[in-house]
Formats: sequence, structure tokens, C-alpha cells
Amino acid sequence: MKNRKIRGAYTQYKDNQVTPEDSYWNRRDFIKNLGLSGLAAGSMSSSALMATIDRPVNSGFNTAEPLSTENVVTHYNNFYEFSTSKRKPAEMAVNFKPGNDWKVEISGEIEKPGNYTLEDILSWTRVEERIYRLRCVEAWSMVVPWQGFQLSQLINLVKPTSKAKFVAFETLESRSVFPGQKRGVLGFHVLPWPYREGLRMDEAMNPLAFLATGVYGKPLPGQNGAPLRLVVPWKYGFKSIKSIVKIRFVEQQPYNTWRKSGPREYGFYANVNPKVDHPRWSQATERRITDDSFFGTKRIDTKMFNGYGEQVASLYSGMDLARDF
Ligand SMILES: Nc1nc2c(c(=O)[nH]1)N[C@H]1C(S)=C(S)[C@@H](COP(=O)(O)O)O[C@H]1N2
Ligand SMILES: [Mo]
Repeated sequence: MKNRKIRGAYTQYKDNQVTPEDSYWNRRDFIKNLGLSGLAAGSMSSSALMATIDRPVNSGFNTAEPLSTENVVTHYNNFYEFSTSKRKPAEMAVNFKPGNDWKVEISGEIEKPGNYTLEDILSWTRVEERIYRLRCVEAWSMVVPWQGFQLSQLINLVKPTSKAKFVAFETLESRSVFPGQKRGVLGFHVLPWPYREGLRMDEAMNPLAFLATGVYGKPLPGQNGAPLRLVVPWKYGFKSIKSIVKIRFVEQQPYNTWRKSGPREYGFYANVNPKVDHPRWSQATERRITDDSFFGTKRIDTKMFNGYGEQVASLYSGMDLARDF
């Protein structure tokens, strides 16, 4: 239903000059919200139109950096439920095409728990686009045009109680959908399933925290975490959990998969931090992958909070980010 909102907008990215104000989505939503036909809106002076859509826009919602191509974004993936290879998820996900009947169980310390469909969720939220840097803990990065909605919109709708201190997320567990969840030849699981992640409540409420339903103007492909995945651009990519089926509001810091599997290497906060090296490699620089060579066009310096310090640094004042990683 609401997927019509995230189809067919690819052309807007072609020249890589999108600004949130200029965006097709905002214009369309603005027109729709006012209940105006295209004709009526067209007859308004453009300055009246601009005045109405001119709102303070978080500078972190966009970037002038070159986008990674759609081919790169959708064919170089980490999605261990399919495979640990970067190129395989795209091949293996061809038949994984969940629709708007996808169910998300939202529970815990909230006033409005329930099993909601993606269609319900999209009918309550406002789909917009965000162009974010994605920095993987493996020291490569991309720039990705996502479509989706601000996580805080959904959180406000389900009305957390004062006991809700963290939000926990879970990916679908299904060995028929995700062959990577089967035991390997030696009888071991690659990771403990289901994949789980979490955010502190104030992190989840930060305007940058986003739930993506589309990428490059199309519904999310399976390999990118269809039909609903988290995007937290100031944290290492593993926090951006894919194909979410459970969202639970809890009092205690929740379990997260990578921390569980390697607590000396991966933390709960996992904020991008060039000064804290991974025990096995440096985090000072990253391989920025933009074009179809897939190897990365250049190596650039990694920025604290992946360059989103202005938006998020205050969340961590007083914390020792070398220790609380
Ligand atoms: N469920 C699940 N979510 C996941 C992963 C995964 O293996 N399983 N990989 C994470 C990692 S390590 C990264 S870098 C990003 C990659 O997202 P992308 O493939 O859309 O670029 O997804 C994250 N979310
Ligand atoms: Mo990652």
C-alpha cells in the first residue's frame, strides 16, 4: 500500500544533488497532507510552497559526498543469515520478498503492545529519505540513500512507560528463509540466532535513528534487510539490524549478538571511534566503496561518531568511550 511511496524515485538520485527541502518525497507529502491536488499545489506560488516546507532540517540527514552505486549497496552485503560472503546474500535473497503483511511484535514496557503489520506501521509514520554514511566495523564504508521513517515516530506511537530504558530488536529466525542459520558441517552456528541488537532509549529517540523500508527509491531488497531494518549511522554497521520481527522495550541493557559472540572485540554502544582500534585491525581509516569496482575508490580518515558528532556526542557525555564501547 504505502510502498507506492517508495517506488520509482530513483531518478532523483542520478545527479546526486538531492537536498531534503528539494526532495520529491517532502513535496509530495506536503501536498498530500494539505489534501491538495497536484494542480492546486502547482497554482501556489513557489515561495509559498517553500515557506511551508522550509523547516529546520538536521544537517545529518543528508551529505554532499558521492553516493555508493545502487549495485554496490545491494551486492556487497553483510547478512550472515544468508551467508558470510559479501556477494552471496544478493543471490540467495532473490525469493525473499516479504510484503506489507510482515508482522512486527512490539512489546514490553509500553502502553500499546501488539502484533503490527508493516502496513499498519507505514500508515502511522511519514516516509522520508535519508542519505547516510554506513561504516562497517570491518573498516569499509558506503553512502546510502535510504527511505523509511524516524524510529522516534514509532516509539512515540506505542507510548513507552517510565520503565523503558532500552529498545531491543530481533531479526526473523527461520532456517527455510535463511540457510545461514543452519548448523555448519562441524555442527556449529555461525552466530547465535536470532540476530539481536539494542539501543539505549535516548539513542533510539535521537532524530538520526531510522527504520528503513526502502533504498534507492525501491522497497528494500532481501539482502539489505527487507522489509524493515534499523539504520543508526553513528554506530558500526552491525547495530543496524535487518529484517526485524520483534521490538521490545526493556529496563535492562539488552543482549546484542556481536557483543555476545566476541565481547573483547564488539561492544553494546559500538559508536564509530577512530581512536579505539578493533583488537585485530585499526579503525583510524576506512575503505570508502562507491563504484562498481567494489574494492573501494579511496581510503579516508574515519571520523568520530562517523561524522555525526554534532547530532549525537551529547548522548555520551561523561562516558569513557574507550571502556564503554
Ligand atoms: N540480521 C542481521 N542484521 C545485520 C547483519 C547481519 O548479518 N544480520 N549484518 C550487519 C552488518 S555487520 C552490517 S555492516 C550491515 C550491512 O548492511 P547492508 O548489507 O545493507 O549494507 O548490516 C548489519 N545488520
Ligand atoms: Mo558490519
